[in-house]
Amino acid sequence: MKLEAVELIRLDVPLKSAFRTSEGSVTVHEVVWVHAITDVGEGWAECAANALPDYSSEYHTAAAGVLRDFFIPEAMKLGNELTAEAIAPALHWAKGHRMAKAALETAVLDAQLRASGTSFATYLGATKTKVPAGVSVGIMDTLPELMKTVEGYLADGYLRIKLKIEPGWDYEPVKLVRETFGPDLLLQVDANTAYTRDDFDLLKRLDEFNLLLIEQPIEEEDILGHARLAEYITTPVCLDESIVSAGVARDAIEIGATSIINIKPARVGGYIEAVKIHNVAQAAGIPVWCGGMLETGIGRAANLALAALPNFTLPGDTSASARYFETDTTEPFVLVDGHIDVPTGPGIGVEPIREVVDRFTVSTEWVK
Ligand code: OSB
Ligand code: MG
Repeated sequence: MKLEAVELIRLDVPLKSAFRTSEGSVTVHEVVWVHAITDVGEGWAECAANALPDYSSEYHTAAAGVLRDFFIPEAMKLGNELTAEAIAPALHWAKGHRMAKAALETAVLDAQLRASGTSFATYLGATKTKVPAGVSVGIMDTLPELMKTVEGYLADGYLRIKLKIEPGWDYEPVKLVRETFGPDLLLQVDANTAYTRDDFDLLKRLDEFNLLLIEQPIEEEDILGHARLAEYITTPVCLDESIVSAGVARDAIEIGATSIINIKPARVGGYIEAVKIHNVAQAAGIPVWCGGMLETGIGRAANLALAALPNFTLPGDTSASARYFETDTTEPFVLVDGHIDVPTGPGIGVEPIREVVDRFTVSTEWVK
């Protein structure tokens, strides 16, 4: 196949409610989409980069820039030799920018799989037709607000609750949720790097709540620090931001820094690398789960396919469309008995709804 043109679309998709983490608060999901035009058909991907370089060093306009200036021209240079599998090797010379790389690879893979009538789920090796859904709950202004929110999600049927934490919003909210909803609630926390090596005693206080895991308590580069923390506390440590490749996953597992892994395809450069991490973890007896970046349907569809692989044994942050958006960019993903169906159609298996996409579009740029 051959890449003929790419449309980079900037969208502002309103969130139903503000989502606050230790890194900041968002009320609008600001993203870039990659719409690949190839000689065998079109493909779509949502680039996960946030508007600000807060979760990682990437941000949406930087992703659009590096795609336009380097990655799309590089993919075009492959000529008729273009395949999704050829993208990562062709872009290997460029450091970082994994979310931008992932978006281009995913859009090309979508076109490739649509052309061959294969779903993402089949291509990636999925073994399930639906996946259990958890939900990520942002930091709130007050405890009553948090309780109401968690209660609502449990009423919706979510099977696992993840509370965002930061210094000053940790012990009390976790205690209240644990006491209110009981010992059987699957409960975990995510600090998004908000703590330091000086906070181990504070984090140890969370041991009494029998959490499934604590996600990324300290800074992303400090993998050794996470190994030290993992020895100090009983709550399993789960890395998110730190795991940027299968190689880093292998090393982090080996030094005991992570006993569970949050896999986000965007963070690691795409679905092909994500499957490698799944396999590395599986071989080491380390369970994984699928994280999220507040994706609209275009990004969510592919994440659901990945979450259907056999070593994804914990509920993911793959929530239903209604958790995020009044209006999604595709047919909405719905929660049924705590699960979401894995798309079965060719490619990502969903279509962007044109009039919705047009409504949320801020700008478009063609790269030819
Ligand atoms: O750390 O997992 C995270 C959202 C944006 C950036 C980072 C994270 C998150 C979430 C929400 O926790 C996951 C989701 O529901 O998509
Ligand atoms: Mg996280």
